Amino acid sequence: MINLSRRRLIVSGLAATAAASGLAAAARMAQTYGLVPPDCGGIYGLGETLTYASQRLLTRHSLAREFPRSRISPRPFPNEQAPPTEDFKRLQAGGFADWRLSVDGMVAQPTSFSIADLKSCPSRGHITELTCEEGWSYIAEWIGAPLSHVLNLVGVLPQARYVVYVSMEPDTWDSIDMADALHPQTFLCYGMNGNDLPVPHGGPLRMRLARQIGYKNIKFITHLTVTDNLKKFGKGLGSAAAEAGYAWYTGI
Ligand SMILES: Nc1nc2c(c(=O)[nH]1)N[C@H]1C(S)=C(S)[C@@H](COP(=O)(O)O)O[C@H]1N2
Ligand SMILES: [Mo]
Repeated sequence: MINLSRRRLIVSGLAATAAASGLAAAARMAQTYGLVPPDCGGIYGLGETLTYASQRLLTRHSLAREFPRSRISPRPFPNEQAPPTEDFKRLQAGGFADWRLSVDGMVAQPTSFSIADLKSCPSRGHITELTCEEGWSYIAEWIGAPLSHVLNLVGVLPQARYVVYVSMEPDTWDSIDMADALHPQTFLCYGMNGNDLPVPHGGPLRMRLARQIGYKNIKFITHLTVTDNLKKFGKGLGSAAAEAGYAWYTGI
C-alpha cells in the first residue's frame, strides 16, 4: 500500500512525464505501479491508462454523491433489453427461488448463493444516480449485499486483483479491480426503491457500483470469478463492452 504523499508524487510524476516526454513514457510509469487497465491496447490506450492511474491514486476511497429521498426519480428508466432466454423464464416462473450466484476463482471456498442467502447478509443501500453513456440518468435507492462482505465470506486470496461478473444474458460480462470491488458503494443489488429489484432493472440480481457509469452495472448476474489476470477472459480486455470499443474503466 502506498501512502498519500507517495501517491501525489506518482501522480505529479505521471503528469510531468506526460508533459515532458510524451504519453508513452507516462504510460510506462503507470505500468511500473501496476495501474494499466486491461483495454490499454486500443486507440485510446494511453488516455485510458492515464485516467485510470490518476483516478486510482487520487480518488480510490472517494464516495459517489448520495441524494436525499426527495430526489428519487419518479420514473426510473430501464434501458432496452434482449428478450429473456428460456432458462431465465423458468427461473422467473419459480419466483427466482432457484437463482444462484456462484463465486469461484482465486478464493479459499468457492460458494453458491441464493437470493435469500444474499438477503441474509448485512445490507447496504444508497440513493445514487445511474448514468448511461447515451446521455440519460436517474436517481434511485438501491439495496443489496456489499460485494466486500461476499468476498470475505469466500476468502479472496491475497494475489487477487479483479472480480469478473457474468450475466445470464448471453455475452454480457464485465470486471472491476479490487479497489472498486471492496468499495463501500459497490454491492450485489437485489432491491430498488423499497421493492425487489424489478426484472427490467436486472432483477433478481445486478451489480451496482456508484463510482462507474451505467454499463458497468451488469444485470441478471449469476457468476463471479476472482482473478489476478483479465487476459484469460474473452479477448483479454476485461469486459464485453471493452471488446465492443467502450472503455473498461469509466470512473465518475
Ligand atoms: N445484462 C445487462 N446488463 C446491463 C445492460 C444490458 O443491456 N444487459 N445495459 C447496461 C447499461 S448500458 C446501462 S446504462 C444500465 C441501465 O440500467 P437500467 O436499465 O436499470 O436503467 O444497465 C447496464 N447493465
Ligand atoms: Mo448505458
